[in-house]
Amino acid sequence: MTKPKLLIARKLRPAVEARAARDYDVVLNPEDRVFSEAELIAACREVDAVLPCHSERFSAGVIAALGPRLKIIANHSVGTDHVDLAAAKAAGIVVTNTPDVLSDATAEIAILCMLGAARRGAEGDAMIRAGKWDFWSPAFMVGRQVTGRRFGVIGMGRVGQVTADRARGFGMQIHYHNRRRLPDHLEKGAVFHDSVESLLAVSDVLSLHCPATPENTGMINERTLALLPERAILVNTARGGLVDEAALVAALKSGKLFAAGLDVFRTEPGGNPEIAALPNVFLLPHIGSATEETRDAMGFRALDNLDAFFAGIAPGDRVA
Ligand code: 8YV
Repeated sequence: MTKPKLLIARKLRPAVEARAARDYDVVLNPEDRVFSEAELIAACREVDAVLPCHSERFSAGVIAALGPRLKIIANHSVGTDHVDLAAAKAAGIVVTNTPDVLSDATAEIAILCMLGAARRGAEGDAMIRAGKWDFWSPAFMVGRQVTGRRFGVIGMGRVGQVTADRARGFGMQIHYHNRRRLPDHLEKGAVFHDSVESLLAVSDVLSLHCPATPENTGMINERTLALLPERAILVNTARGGLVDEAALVAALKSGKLFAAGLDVFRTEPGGNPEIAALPNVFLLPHIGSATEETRDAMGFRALDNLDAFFAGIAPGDRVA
């Protein structure tokens, strides 16, 4: 039987590429080049399946140009905002993602962002690297302690729940807003808020964990930032589009926000130079799931979805 032809759009871990090469006629990208839109379309037209990352955008226009061969987009990501799911569905293309396997890694990064922001991690690191640490005093580099404070979560899905568990380790009280209230065994005493506004009012630390949708673009903006307690901390490991970055810069400059810890930005790669110029931010280049274990698990999960699809079984992580 001929193997299905599979395009792996970005460089994945060796074990993942080896398994893919065993089971598929693979087209790899060993130089890890980022495809232009035209290159992505041309490459996808020649294959039965594609395994992309969030760096490959499948807009309605791209999907319309893919032609009849491509049957499945098996994402190497939990977020699927880079794929127009309605257009894929209309074109009869199956779409899958990789939930669960990146929750621990992303929760680690959320806690790193929280602590880095609260305890001025980037400022201290930059000072030593620049050879500018020439003074010490008890009044020096005083940050905010998170222990015992209120940790607000927007989007209490898998990543939100694991992050809340880690925050519980700091004695933080968990508050959350989610489309649905969680059952007791998952809520674990966290306080449910049926509106974002009510959650913001009690979030000493606000951590974003919801998927990005057209409806929630810019949900953290001038109006909503004003609802946070004074000197709150914002953590974003979800998607840059959730935050109005101009409003964020203003809140960081005014002191309304004590600090922000960000792993994601509206412009990626690159980030936002206005944010990067501020002292009270801790910034990372979208590496929430970038651990050896999780990258392997994401790759294998995407391949599991492909295997199921080509065996005529419904893939476990089908989103369209
Ligand atoms: C990944 C992510 O690094 O899974 C997601 O949605 O944003 C990140 O964990 C990236 O998407 C890999 O393709």
